[in-house]
Amino acid sequence: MKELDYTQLSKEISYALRHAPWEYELELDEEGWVLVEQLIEVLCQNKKWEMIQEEHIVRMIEISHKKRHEIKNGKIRAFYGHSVPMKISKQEQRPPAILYHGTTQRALKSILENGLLPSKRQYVHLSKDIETAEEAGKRRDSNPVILCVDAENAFIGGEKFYLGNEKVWLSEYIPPQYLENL
Ligand code: HQG
Repeated sequence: MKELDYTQLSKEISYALRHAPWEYELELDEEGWVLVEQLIEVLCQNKKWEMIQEEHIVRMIEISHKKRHEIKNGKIRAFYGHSVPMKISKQEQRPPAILYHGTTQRALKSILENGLLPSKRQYVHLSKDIETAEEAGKRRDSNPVILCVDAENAFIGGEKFYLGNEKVWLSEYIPPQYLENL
């Protein structure tokens, strides 16, 4: 097999586990898990991935700069990013006092008026540190806006927070009064 393209593999697995499991005849459970064995079986139907084994997926997770996927008890899931119609259930948790969100200059006005909305995904994505927010914002704007989220008061005010991975937090909605342009 040629040198495995782990970035491409990660993109395809993210697509399957976050957005379109049915295209792979996969069914996510309520927390977004599928059997690794099943994922491998469907990936292998594509010539490009016919040699894929669990060790490759483990390696893909290991070398990725972002922790997007996790494997546990023979199952794999995406930590965040879902857009599938069935809402992935997450455990509510108390967030750190401050979180961040990186976005485009273009979206700023609407966000400050309407708050942070999940858009096409199931949850709003927040970052634990400024660097992570910057990285998320730079996907769409070379000079992203970094918003500071008063997560402590949003939480006290009744907004819900969930842990994505160690750097990504999720929420349903952040009202504008908890947002400040850094
Ligand atoms: C914006 C990547 C106008 C929001 C990243 C964002 C993240 C509004 C866009 C993860 C708005 C949604 C998710 C409002 C929010 N008016 N625009 N009221 N409220 N928006 O991609 O957070 O590499 O769905 O600012 O690093 O950018 O895929 O969300 O610009 O962790 O693993 O609507 O995806 O990780 O965009 O990114 P997205 P996101 P991966």
